[in-house]
Amino acid sequence: MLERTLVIVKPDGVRRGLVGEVLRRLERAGLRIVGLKMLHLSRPLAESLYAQHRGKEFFEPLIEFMTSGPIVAICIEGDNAVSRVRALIGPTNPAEAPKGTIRGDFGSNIRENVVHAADSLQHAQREIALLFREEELIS
Ligand code: 3AN
Repeated sequence: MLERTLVIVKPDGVRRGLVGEVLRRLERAGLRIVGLKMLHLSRPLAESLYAQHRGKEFFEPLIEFMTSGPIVAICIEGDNAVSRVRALIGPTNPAEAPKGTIRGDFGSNIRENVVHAADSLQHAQREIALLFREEELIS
């Protein structure tokens, strides 16, 4: 099924110059970039993006980190894009992520893990709407 999903190069990925590497891997996998922008997340936007984690012990440091510098938001389209992108980025904890995945190759720790990607189609639609206006996405 043709799906759209949201990928974010997190502040650590931007600081370390990994934006091109992430885009290259997505394009190489045959996924289409349909939206792309760099921005500094506001606290309310970061809290909304990670609303499911509110109340957890890592929530506050996660929000601090995600608002610590610019991010790059990428809207990706392709067949089964949600699961294919999750496979490309690897598990949350880079220590458990296989080599060849973005987090396995570049992630520093469970918080500074270079990229975010939506984990379901439902979350993807919600997250895309948080980061992009309809007219910012190509058809
Ligand atoms: P994923 O990004 O793989 O979907 P989630 O949704 O469980 O993982 O977590 C969202 C983000 O919260 C992670 N990318 C990571 O930055 C941070 N995070 C998750 N679990 C922990 C943890 N135990 N300690 C610190 N940060 C965490």
